[in-house]
Amino acid sequence: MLRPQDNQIRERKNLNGMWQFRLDSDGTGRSDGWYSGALPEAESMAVPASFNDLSTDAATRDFVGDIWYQNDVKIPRGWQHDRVVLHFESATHRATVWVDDVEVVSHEGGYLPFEADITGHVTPGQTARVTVCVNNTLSFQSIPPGVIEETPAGRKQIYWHDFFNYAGIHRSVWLHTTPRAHLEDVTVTTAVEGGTGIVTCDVSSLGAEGLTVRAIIRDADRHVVAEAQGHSATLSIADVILWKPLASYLYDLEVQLVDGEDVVDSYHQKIGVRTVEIDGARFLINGEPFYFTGFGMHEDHITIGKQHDNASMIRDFELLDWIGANSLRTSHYPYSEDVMDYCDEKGIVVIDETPAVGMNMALGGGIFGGQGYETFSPETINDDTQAVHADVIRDLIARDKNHPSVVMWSIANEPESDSEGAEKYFGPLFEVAREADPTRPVGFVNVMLSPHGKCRVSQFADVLMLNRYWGWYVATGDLVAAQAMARAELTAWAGDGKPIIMTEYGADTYPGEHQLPAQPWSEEYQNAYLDANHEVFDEIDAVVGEQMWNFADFMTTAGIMRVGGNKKGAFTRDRQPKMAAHHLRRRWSK
Ligand code: GCB
Repeated sequence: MLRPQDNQIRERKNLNGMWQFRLDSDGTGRSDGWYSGALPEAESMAVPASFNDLSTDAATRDFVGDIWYQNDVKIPRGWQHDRVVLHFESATHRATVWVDDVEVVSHEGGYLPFEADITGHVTPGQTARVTVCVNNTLSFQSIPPGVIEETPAGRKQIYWHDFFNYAGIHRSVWLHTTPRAHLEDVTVTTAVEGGTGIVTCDVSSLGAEGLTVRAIIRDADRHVVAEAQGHSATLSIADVILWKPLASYLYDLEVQLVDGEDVVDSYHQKIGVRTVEIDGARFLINGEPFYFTGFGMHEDHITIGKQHDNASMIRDFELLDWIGANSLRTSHYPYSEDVMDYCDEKGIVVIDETPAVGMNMALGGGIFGGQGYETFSPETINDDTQAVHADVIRDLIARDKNHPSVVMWSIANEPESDSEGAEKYFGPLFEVAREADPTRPVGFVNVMLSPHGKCRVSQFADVLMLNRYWGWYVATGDLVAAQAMARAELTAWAGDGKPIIMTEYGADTYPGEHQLPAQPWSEEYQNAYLDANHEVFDEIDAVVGEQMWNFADFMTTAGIMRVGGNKKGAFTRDRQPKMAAHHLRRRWSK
């Protein structure tokens, strides 16, 4: 699938704006055919947005079930000869879409795009009714997982991940065209030989028998630097300018479908030429050792929840630049493609993560509730879940494979990884990722409950990604003990000979809380905690990165461990620095 774009052949129309909206409290919308006419008793709702925090009503905020959206869409008059496609960048966690009375697509998974060819169901120049039934229920067969518990107060959604289950249409909705004979997908890989960039370009097309593919690479000044023909082509860029961390350089690859001299279809893809390799315990980008600085992030903002918004994104990237971060992890789900494009443009290195989070029922520990489940079992996370998880890995890689900023895949965050069930579940998923992308390292993020010697999944990983809270969840307030724990465990992991990235370490900090000597929750403690951890990271050569948890404070489910959400941010939820942000800036700007 190619993201909609406007070019000399293709057109797109943005469908963001006010839609009709209704929560299906009785669950009767489908049987009553709410798609077959104007949505009854509907209100207005912004698209994109999470609906949860727009309302002042708790029942709306915590609603679980079907959420209906509807919009009358004018199909542009000039599109008679084109293929017309309806494209959603995401709908959380699943959606079914109707155009007038016809169901056109159903999609599982809350953070990846889907689309439907609706050419046969619409008439250019006329209006079509688009109805979307979004569903936000989490089950043992969804990624991320959850369970509905019947409580005296009604049905309650339980989940084991530490961020609020925001839902809705979170990213842009598009109507777009392609020609009937069209380009379907483009896969780019890059290598470097001496000063020459080698770009391989594999193209698939539909309905294009007898047509040829032409690939043209232009530099930033729009000069053609390489050209080739064929569905599989290798192009050479002489005197290539590499894409480097914090020093991005992007070429424009134009792929054309041609009939003699006629360009039938065209697609522009920004590409960066760079290499990624693991060499023992070193992580090499363009053959040079790379040390990750930055954060695990969240798509999380006041009022709009998980809505993607370009202005907020720019603020976040300004802060990343200010603090000296060179990388981020898309914890704990794929981010908007606008974010991925911006990482390419800014030279921010990305660990790209699937939405597989909260697959660890032992972690509840008072944070999430819902005790008493076995993580991997025929009744809980099982083969069906694994199949959904495999699809999500393939879909993430299909979406993000051409981003130079993406240097590795994280197939899960903190799953239970010390059991036989985990080993059986994850082994094949690493293969799925490697088959989908043989060019990038694959890993998962290890939890402190499965330390070195107990973890049965890290054997499959190219890079060890560790989340550790020495001095917070363990040795709370005792940084001397915390350092001893950190040193012992990291030394053990280093013995595996793989690079280690500290993908999380952090301390909840209430902005404005001050204590001397430093105590947990104070800004002083967050700084002392960082120093204690950094000192140990600096001692261990195999540690090739530190991504503090979290970039900013974010909303979570209610619980006694959280004060208005998770407060481990270096920045507050409204993106102002805590003392720790200044502290990190001094370290990372050296
Ligand atoms: C973790 C999780 C992250 C949580 C964090 C915390 O290990 O990966 O999602 O938010 O800990 O603050 O507890």
